[in-house]
Amino acid sequence: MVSFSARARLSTAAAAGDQAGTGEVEVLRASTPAAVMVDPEQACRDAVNVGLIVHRAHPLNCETDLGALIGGVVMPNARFYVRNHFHIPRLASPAWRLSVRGHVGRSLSLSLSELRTMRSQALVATLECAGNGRSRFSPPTAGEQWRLGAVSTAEWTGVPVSELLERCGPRTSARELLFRGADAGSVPGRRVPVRYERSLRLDEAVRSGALLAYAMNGEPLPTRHGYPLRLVVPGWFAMASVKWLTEIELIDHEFTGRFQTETYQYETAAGERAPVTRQNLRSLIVEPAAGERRASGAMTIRGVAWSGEAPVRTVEVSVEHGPWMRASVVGDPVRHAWRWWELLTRIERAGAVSLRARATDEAGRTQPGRAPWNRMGYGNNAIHDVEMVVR
Ligand SMILES: Nc1nc2c(c(=O)[nH]1)N[C@H]1C(S)=C(S)[C@@H](COP(=O)(O)O)O[C@H]1N2
Ligand SMILES: [Mo]
Repeated sequence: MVSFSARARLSTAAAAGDQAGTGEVEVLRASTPAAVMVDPEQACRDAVNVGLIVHRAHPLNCETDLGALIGGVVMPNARFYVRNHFHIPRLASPAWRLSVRGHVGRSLSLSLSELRTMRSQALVATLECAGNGRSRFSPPTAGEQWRLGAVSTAEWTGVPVSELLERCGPRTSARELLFRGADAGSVPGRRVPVRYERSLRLDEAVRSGALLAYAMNGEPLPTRHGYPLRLVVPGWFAMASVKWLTEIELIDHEFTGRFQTETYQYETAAGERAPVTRQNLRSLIVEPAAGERRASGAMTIRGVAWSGEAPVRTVEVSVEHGPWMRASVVGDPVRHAWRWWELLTRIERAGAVSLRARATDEAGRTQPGRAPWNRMGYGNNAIHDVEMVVR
């Protein structure tokens, strides 16, 4: 980062209105409010300590170890994957406000405690980074080389965006909601720092059940996941779920911005573009893990499956490229949460054994053997295969 100068100063955050002594780094000349950021080294150490796989320390980008989840529906907050474009801002809740303005009948400035008194909702939703599985594209694409753990599920609690719309009364001219995060930094081709910001059409925000979340698995949002308030857009790839919200502007046009129309576009080799929106249909094998050794005989194969389009209908597993066998999907369906599936089978032959799993949705779509290559490496929902060893 060049023009976004950060000055590392331990424990002098009091100047910026936060508690002192917690190792924050003060950010100078930021175009954002309350610009105190989390010490990147500390954030990275914390991630490593809980077993996250760190791809980059600053900005912090790390994926979960799905094997650590077996059986659980939600990922504990400490192990939830983290995807950041810039530093992690530390927003102090007494001073923080959510401002709602633009093409509205009534502008709002809401404190966290005011938001907490509004109609709330809790929902379990899976967030998946659009770049999850990018490292499996061939030829390789630029960007964070995620394996398959840039996906996690949590119970989110907050105020439905529809409730906020009722309060502010969109004018008939309003087309999109523009969500602005407090984080910013320099990006290629721009001379001034840009903020992380994305828009959603009003109808999409309502139809998706988008939530202004202040709690994650029953706890206040952790700093790195957007404290004090983030957007959660169920069923959408997680770039839509803007963290560290400070402002929502209702606008009368289509937003174009770095993270809206420059990135998060599927771009073919021929240069054709389409925006990244909903999650693709996907299933992952969690158990056995790649390279795991198991005794021959009875074997349980387990994994998770989810989709942002039509609900998952079936998951099938194939052993050594044999016939597809139907797994049983466990638990009650929750529309935008992953579900566990399992198959009990027998594998007698010793040696390296390949396992594959594929999901099919209610609209009849099935995961492809190979996902369409695109320049920025998004949406790789190719059938997952795992090679294990039978003794
Ligand atoms: N303000 C802000 N919001 C953001 C991002 C960001 O860099 N800044 N990254 C987005 C992307 S690409 C993803 S995948 C998710 C990751 O959310 P998590 O870190 O809570 O897992 O946040 C989204 N929201
Ligand atoms: Mo992402």
